[in-house]
Amino acid sequence: MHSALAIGDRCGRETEPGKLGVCIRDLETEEELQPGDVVLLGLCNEQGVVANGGRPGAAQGPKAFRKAFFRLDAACLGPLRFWDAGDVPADAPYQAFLDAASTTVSACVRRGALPIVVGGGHDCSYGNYLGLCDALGEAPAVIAVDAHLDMRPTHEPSSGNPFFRMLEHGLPGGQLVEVGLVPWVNAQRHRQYGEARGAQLHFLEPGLAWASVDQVEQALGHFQSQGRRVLVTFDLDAFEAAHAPGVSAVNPWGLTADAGLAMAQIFGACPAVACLDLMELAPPLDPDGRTSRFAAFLVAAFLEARQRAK
Ligand SMILES: [Mn+2]
Repeated sequence: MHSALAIGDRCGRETEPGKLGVCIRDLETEEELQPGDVVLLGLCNEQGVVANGGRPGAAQGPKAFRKAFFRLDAACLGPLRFWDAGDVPADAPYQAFLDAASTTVSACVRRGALPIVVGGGHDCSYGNYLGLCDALGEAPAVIAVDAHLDMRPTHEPSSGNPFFRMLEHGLPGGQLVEVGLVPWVNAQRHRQYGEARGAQLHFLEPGLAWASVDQVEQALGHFQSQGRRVLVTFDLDAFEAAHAPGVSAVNPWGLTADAGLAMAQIFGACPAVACLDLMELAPPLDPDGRTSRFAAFLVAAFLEARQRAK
């Protein structure tokens, strides 16, 4: 196994007592990890967003996430040990993002630690998936919270392809659940592809947005009862612009912050969850920092539920 987990940039820490930032440790090698630890990795990638015709900005997501997250009160962490593995910088070659995601996720999971990956284009979630395949010796289940199917049929960098790549790699369709899908922004041919593969695709309906929380809970319970570990991937564009404007594909109608936090608690309390990612955070499109703060709240809610469940 590699011990090359110290990736690069880590932004400045808070020094104010009681803030999360003072509780974070820099991760140098995977030998430092113990079961139950949590590891943050940033992927400063927007190549796939740009290639897909989206608005750039996601390369700055990890830095803005850290700033917002480290300002929060540390109580949500409880006894959990939280490590920072740093960022893969924006000028890295495309494959370096997938490789770093895969290597870090695999190393963490092998040691019983939980990786939390912040991006960056959603295409990089494919690297998290590969890391879980490596560590588990089989494909994980995947629960995606996203406005989009992301089943664009290409293996080139594209923020619209992570679930296509996972399915083509061998992820059984029955192990993929997508919630928060917006009907009018997805191509019928992508929907037909996903359905033909057997993926469970939950499209939003007006007035029934909270159903997504129940869908998440049912899917997670199902996978847990099968003994499967789960990759949870949030595309922040699943959330309404009122709560998450700082994304490439701004969403006027989607999940609320409240529903997202309820999902984060459900995921956090479930030991089957092996990896959490939060993707598509684009700070240049987020002038008042709302989306970064919301992403930080999602992780705080997740961690709080996790430490309470222990
Ligand atoms: Mn997506």
